[in-house]
Amino acid sequence: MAVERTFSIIKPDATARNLTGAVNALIEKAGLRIVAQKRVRMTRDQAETFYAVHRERPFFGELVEFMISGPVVVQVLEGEGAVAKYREVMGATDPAKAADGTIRKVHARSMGENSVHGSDATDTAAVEIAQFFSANEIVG
Ligand code: FUP
Repeated sequence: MAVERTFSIIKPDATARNLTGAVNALIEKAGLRIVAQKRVRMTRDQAETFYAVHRERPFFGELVEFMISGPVVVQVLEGEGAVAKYREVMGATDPAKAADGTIRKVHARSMGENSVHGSDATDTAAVEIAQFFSANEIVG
């Protein structure tokens, strides 16, 4: 399998509970390498652009408010099949449906406040990474 990069966000519900290290431990235990990472406060524009695909959905406003409600940690993860592997490590969008041991099962509070984001494909990963990182900030 090819070495890929995926984009991750540790969301405000997790940073508020001081869980950055706990989430990173699960990422690294799964064999993914954190090759870029920074803690930022997303602007409304950034959050709306990032979730533009959901703009027409009823939860869009709430999602944007949540994502700008506190600091987030944006990351680039690298490894074999990183996109699918991280989706597996994250668990289902709804923590009640997430498998045991996944980040969302262990840490998430609800479908909205679900602790982490991970790209759903390699092409979206490239777009999402470019929204937050320049090439020289990613060190593999
Ligand atoms: P995921 O790829 O698992 O992060 O899930 P989606 O891209 O489908 O959804 C993005 C975010 O929108 C989720 F993390 C939480 C939020 N969401 C809701 O609040 N309600 C929903 O019904 C679906 C998603």
